[in-house]
Order: sequence, then structure tokens, then C-alpha cells
Amino acid sequence: MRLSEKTLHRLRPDVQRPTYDRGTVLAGILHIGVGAFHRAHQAPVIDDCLAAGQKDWAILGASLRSTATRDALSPQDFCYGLSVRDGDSQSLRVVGSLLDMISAPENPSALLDAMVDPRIRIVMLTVTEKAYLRRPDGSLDADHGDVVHDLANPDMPRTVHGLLTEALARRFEAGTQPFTLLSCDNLPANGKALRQVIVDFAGRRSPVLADQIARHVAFPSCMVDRIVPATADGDRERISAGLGLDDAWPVVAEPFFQWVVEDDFPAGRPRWERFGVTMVEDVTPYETMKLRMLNGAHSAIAYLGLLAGHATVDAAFADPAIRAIVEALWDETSATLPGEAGLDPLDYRRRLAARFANTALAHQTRQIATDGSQKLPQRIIAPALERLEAGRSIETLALVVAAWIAACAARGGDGTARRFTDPLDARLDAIFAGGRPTADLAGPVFEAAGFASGSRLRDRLIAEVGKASAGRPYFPRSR
Ligand code: CS2
Repeated sequence: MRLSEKTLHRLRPDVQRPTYDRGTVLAGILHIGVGAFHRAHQAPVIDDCLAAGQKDWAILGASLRSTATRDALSPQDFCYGLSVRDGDSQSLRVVGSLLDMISAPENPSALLDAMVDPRIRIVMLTVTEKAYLRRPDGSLDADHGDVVHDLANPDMPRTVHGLLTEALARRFEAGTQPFTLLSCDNLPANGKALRQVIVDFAGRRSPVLADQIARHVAFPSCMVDRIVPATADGDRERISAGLGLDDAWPVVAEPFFQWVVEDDFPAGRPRWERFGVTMVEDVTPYETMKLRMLNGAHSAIAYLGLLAGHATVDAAFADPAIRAIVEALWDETSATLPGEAGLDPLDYRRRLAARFANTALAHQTRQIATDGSQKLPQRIIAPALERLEAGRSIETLALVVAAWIAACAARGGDGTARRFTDPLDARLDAIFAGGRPTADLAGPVFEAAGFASGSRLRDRLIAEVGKASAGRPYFPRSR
């Protein structure tokens, strides 16, 4: 029997479930990018808010690309299982806060209509770094084909920029208060980053509209943290058995949860601080620590792990050579962290080590390796430049960049399938096809990725990466 609103009463007794009437709650949040991360992070918090009687804040999901999640969850009335795992322990709950999903390519006008509804007061995003279509300086990549398409076809948006700008334009026209835009992606100052590309996009449609958005729309930044591996087939079976009902697309997560949000919601917000969310004036110190310590180490583990043949984070982290490199990386990056907000990098680091060692997650190194060209600037390049500026060594930070280049170059070289992808793949392949020695790859790769562009320390960084590429046991020599 399939999990759905009507079968909730058949769940096994130990499974936590929605205790509120899903028929009487209203969608106040529209979420773009209903992937596993959103379903294991924001959606359970909103589920708690709904259970506590905050009935206006349920979620309407939107997808800009695939209909796979919608197709899997629609027969379940968008209910799904969340399995929280640590070692041998598991706790299970069914989340009910997602009420419906609309696919933009299938029905752009239904999605735009929904976004103009005054009851939608927050639009949240988890669309990954690359969907922001930023140039290395943070401005909009206006030459991108989808941007060109959306400027010419405002009613059929393919990008978040096109979608958000058109929805806001219609709200302004109707005299409806704009929604607050909450980016939940792993970018530094994600609210400001989103604001810049949206205002830039809108300015290409109309300077008046750009000005309205710049003056009237709030873009708070936030830091989100929970390790959420992609759901595997084995998870589906295990979770369905635990629920006592079939779930086509449950999600798996670690117990750790953190959400730090800047409190700037002119159109209102859920009282989510009652459920573990930290409201702050400035998220920067939290976000810098998380991006550089957690995500930076994750990238290091992913590339070094792949080069050494480790499929999962816990296996790579248990490799003493990789563990030593991660510790050295933490030594280098923790020296770049802002000393504000009473944060304790040593304690944070201890907790990270325990999180990475969680054997139950099977978090794939290839999953984290994806889109390195979009991730390394904030995780590795920024702290490296700061250390160089301060006259400090960057041996380990440079090694992580070298490992990224080596892992990219090693893909497919011996006929094995490409294990991860990057928006830069065509350019990277052309660089690797040139047959240069590994130590000479850093220059052209930096050029292609725009790493450190505009920095007077760029050449020094490239030289350090070149140096780190030479003579490392983990790097395949054949390329
Ligand atoms: C990971 C993140 O895939 C990646 O790049 O580093 O998704 C990481 O698991 C989350 O940011 C944890 O909060």
C-alpha cells in the first residue's frame, strides 16, 4: 500500500507523522528546487510550524527542470518519509508540509499565477550554485542562452531570474506586496548574490522594474546545514519497510541540523525560531565558517577520495592520508575565520569530524565532486587569497585545487564512465586533451573557471597549485 494522506493512519506506530489537518493549512511559502536537501531541511521545520498551529505557512513546490520528484510524490499527496541516520540508529517521520508541486516547463502560467497570489509571502530557493548564472565578479551572465531566452519570453521562464522577475513584475502591477526572497544555497551572502543577479536581469527588461525590486524586495541571507545524501534504491526499500507503506522517494539525513537566517521578512514569516532556527542580524560569520570548514573539507574529501578510489565520505575520511590533509586544511582555513558571533572553530571542527565519520549516510564522493568550478571559489579560493594576502602559506588549500584538477582530468581517461560533471566540462576536456603535464594545467584551468580573476595574487595562487600538483601519491600520473 502506498503512503498518502489517506493512509497516514496505517503508518507503523513509531513513525512521527503530521498531526495537523492537511486540508486546512495554506501555502504561504513557494519553494523552487524541491530536491532532497529541501525536503530534509526546510520542509521538516515548516512541518513543525504547521503542527504548532502556524497554519498559513505550508509549502507549494516548484521545479524549473525535471518533473521526477513531482511524479514520484503526487500519488502520495506529496507526503514522504525522512530517515535520520547515525551509525546503526534510525528515526523515521513522515513530512506533510509540501502540499503540491508545479512544473514550470509544463505549466508556466499556473506557476506564475501561484506566485502572484498574495498568500505566498516567501519564495525560497535551493537551486544549486550554478543556477545563479553568475560571472566570477558576481554579475549576471547575460550571454547565457537561458537568460537570452527569458528576456525574450517573460511568460515562459527557464531561469530563476526570469521566473522571479516576472512574478514580481505582476505583483507590482497588481499592487500586491512583494514576497521575500530567501536563497538557501551554499553561496557567500546568498541573499545579496541573488539580489544582484535578479536586479541585473530585471534591469535588462526595464530600469523601473529593477529599481522597484531593489527598493521593495527583501533578500535576507541564510546559512543552511544538514548533510543529505542522494536517496539510493536501498533507502527506498528500507524506509518503506520502516514506514509500513511504500514511499517512492523518501529522503535520508544526518541528525545534525542548522539554519541561521537574517531576520528581514517584511511580508511576515513563520515563527520558525521555535523549531531550531537561529534568527540573526548578520549571517556572515556562520556562513563563512560553514562554507570554509564543512564545505571546503567536503570538496577536499571528494576529490582526494575519488583519486584514491573511495566511493563515500566516511571511507575517504577514515583513510589516514586523507584525514591528515583535512586536518591540515582546517588548520589553514580556521585562521581565516571572522572572530565574531562567539563561534568556536575548534568545537565546530570536532563536530564535523564526527559528522563525516557517520557510516550510515553512504554520502557519495562523486555527488559532492559535482560542479567544483562553482563551489571552489567560496570554499577554497577565497581563504587561499586571504592567507596569501596575510603572508601565510597555502600548501593544503592549493593541494585541494590541484586534487580537483586531477580528479577532473582522470575522469574517463582510461575508458571509465564520467563519474561527476561540471558546467565547465567542455572547456576542461579541451584543456586536458592538450597533453600538458599536470603541473601546467592550473593556469588554463584558472582562466576557464575565472578563479581569482581580478586578484593581484592570482599568479602566485596558480604557481602554488602547480607546485601542489607535482609528486602527490594520489594523483594519477598517466594524465
Ligand atoms: C556538499 C554540501 O555537495 C556538496 O557540495 O558539500 O551539499 C553539504 O553536504 C551541505 O552543504 C551540508 O549542509
